[in-house]
Amino acid sequence: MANNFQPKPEHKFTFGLWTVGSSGRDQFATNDPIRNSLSPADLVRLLGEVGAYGVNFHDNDLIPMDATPAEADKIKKEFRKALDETGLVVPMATTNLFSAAIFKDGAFTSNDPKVRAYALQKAMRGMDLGAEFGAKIYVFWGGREGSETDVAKNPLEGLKHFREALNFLGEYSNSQGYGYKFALEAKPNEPRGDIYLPTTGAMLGFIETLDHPEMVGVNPELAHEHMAGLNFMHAVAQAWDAGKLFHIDLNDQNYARFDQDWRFGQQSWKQSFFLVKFLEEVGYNGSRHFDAHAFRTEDYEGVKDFARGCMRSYLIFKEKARLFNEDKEIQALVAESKAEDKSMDKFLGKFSAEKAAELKAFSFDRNAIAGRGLKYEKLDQMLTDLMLGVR
Ligand code: GLT
Ligand code: MN
Ligand code: MN
Repeated sequence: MANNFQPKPEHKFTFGLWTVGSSGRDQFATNDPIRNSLSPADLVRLLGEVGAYGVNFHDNDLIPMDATPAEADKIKKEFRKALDETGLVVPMATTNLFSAAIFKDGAFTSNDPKVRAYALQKAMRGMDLGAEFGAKIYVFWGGREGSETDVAKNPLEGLKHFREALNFLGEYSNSQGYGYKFALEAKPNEPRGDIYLPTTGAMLGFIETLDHPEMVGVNPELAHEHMAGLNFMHAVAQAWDAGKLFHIDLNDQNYARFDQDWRFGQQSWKQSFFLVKFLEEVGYNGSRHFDAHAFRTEDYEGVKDFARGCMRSYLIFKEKARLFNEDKEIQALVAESKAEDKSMDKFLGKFSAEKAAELKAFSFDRNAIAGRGLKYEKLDQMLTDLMLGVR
């Protein structure tokens, strides 16, 4: 096969420092680390070696929370050097507003104004840091923005505070000339019992209530929609339709489990196939960001296998999508299932009083229409055959 599924810069494959840099600790628990920490600069080199295009970070992935200015400068210099050596870019940055104890009851949505103000300060500094390395997308994942009980927290207040924070930070970005686009990332639960705005669809509704909705979009994550039992590609399609697909977090996840953050393509082959097919067909031009971790069984060779696997699976799904679209038998069945028929053109589309009157008077042969088999069983099995390499 001519296609050897090698990642290239134009594929825009990116990873977070926190992904390949994960020490293998359970995400929100306290088991011992399994892998030694690597410096940000070494993680950039690792990503360069496997062929990634970019690297993204939280403020504290790069600069530890209590670093002195001199320490921060040194880390930044080394990080910059590794970027220059490898040619990697930094398309996205974000703020860690969920690890520190001060965020135990939320950051932007905390009831405590001191916490909210601190969160704003941290986000502004994070935006400065991202801009220093050229980031143009700024992600907001509100892992702690929610509750276990609603005894003293009011979701209306939470939404108001979240809105205020985003409006404030939007103005800040513009005042500094950063030109950031914000990408809001939803998750239904974990680490909180319930997280506000739990799905991509909820985020899309909320964005329209902001002062500058045009600068705010979403960062849907496969695992998070699957945790909510939803169809990820459908959520992505809605975001695309709204012109809001600013970024995407690819990984994998069994339905209805804890947050697994597995290698892209590890579990949900068909869903991931439909997703990649969608992204490629609509011409999504943003980063393909892998927000996932290597299994806890792995050393750093295994981390490289993990990162290569994410990119390889994406490219395999892309190739399968091409084959699906070029398969004459498959496409004939797709066309047949749509039953394109010009006879209904006079009724469909934009409303007019005449159209409505004529449609109301029309007589349909409901049983004949309903009786037509759509051949989805046959088509779907053809897809299975194609995916499993026997077609
Ligand atoms: C965290 C979370 C992710 C978010 C990251 C951005 S951090 O690992 O699980 O889904 O995208 O804050
Ligand atoms: Mn996740
Ligand atoms: Mn994510």
